[in-house]
Amino acid sequence: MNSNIKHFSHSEELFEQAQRYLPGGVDSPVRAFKAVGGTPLFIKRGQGSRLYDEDGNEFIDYVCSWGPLILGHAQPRIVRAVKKAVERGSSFGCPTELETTLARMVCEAMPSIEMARFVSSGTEAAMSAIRLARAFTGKNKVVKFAGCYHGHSDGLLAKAGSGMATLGIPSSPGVPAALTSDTLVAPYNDPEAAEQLFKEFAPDIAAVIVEPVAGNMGVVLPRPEFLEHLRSLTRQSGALLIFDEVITGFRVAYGGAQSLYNISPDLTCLGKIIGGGFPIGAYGGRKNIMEMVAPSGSVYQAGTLAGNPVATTAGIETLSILKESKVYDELERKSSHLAKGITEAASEARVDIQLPRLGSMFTIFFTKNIVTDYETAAKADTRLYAKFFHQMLAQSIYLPPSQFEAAFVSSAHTNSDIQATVEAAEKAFSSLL
Ligand code: KE4
Repeated sequence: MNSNIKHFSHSEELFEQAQRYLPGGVDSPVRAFKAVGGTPLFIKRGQGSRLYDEDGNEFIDYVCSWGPLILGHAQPRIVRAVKKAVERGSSFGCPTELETTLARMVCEAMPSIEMARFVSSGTEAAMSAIRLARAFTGKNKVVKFAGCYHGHSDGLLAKAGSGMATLGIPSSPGVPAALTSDTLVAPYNDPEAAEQLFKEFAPDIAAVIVEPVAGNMGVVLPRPEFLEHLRSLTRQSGALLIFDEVITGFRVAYGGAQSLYNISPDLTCLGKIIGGGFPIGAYGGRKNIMEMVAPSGSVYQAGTLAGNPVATTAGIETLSILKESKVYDELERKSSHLAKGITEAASEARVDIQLPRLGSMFTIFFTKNIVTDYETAAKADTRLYAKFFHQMLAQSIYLPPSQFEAAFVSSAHTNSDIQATVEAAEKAFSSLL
């Protein structure tokens, strides 16, 4: 691992060029390093736990493509399978047995899913699940939680208006207020606020959509009673409970967060890991709900590359490896060792951090307050996070370039990667304040 002073001149040059043709020089905002400053890394290749940038720098990667790469970069068995798949043709626009195989694996992993539909992104999964819930219930309102992200479909780009739990207002220009007026926003981990919304709007609520373990405000763990309360509120009112497990599905357990918290949602959104690094999303749930989706039913949703043979091949290989091996025990051992080392390093340097973690997803919040929702997450010191980020980057450790994202350990991370990361954190914390 080269820990000498790094230069990023080629990334800087490539970033200049990219900004000429791509808004902000990237194809997804968080990659642009706006939250931490500096120039985004332009990556040449990934291998295992490592990323190699265009300047020849090598990094231990804790972003893992924002979650999909639970087995690390260019996992040999996945590469071999995908090479063979693409030599047979990349897309047919016709059904293939691969989709049935992957759907069966998903249904066997998560019994609440009796049928599934593949799409090409988590955004499409969440957008389609909500359309289906509205059709199934005949109602329009959707409850979401501040700090949770379910992709960028108009109705879900809603933030809380004034007051605790309110009608959503657009969180982005270009989203008409009319498209968020049916989105109700409540604080995460606040059963009373959710209950208040049901008191006021129950007859109109089609669904509650929630990240069972939040990853998009940084990692925030659910209070046990929170998810149970959502389950009982929706069951009583006839609204559907949608678990957005795009991050947590096959990440926190083979059966997702729903298997850990023992809650059976009506619909589940998936993505990331089930595509093994290729574009994919899925939504699924009870048969009597899913059969409303065209062409078996009348709820329209479609996609040119949905369920394509390359992504489904990568997904099948990924889930097969996860199912066959003791990946989760290893991930827990490595991740807990990492979390313990970072926490001890911060305490030694008298730096206040919180480090919420579930399995191999975690966040280092620079705050002394326990983070339970978006309001407490937002109090974290983002300036300090940015400084820590760059000090770790200089020591070849690539953390998420935003305080409000989840970091991930993969099965490719070695014990020495973990040790090197803890040692880098010790150095970074010691010169932070
Ligand atoms: P995509 O459309 O990006 O495949 O999935 C949207 C989505 C839906 N639900 C959850 C819980 C998600 O975390 C996401 C996407 N996650 C972000 C990371 N916070 C993707 C990274 C990015 O936007 O570049």
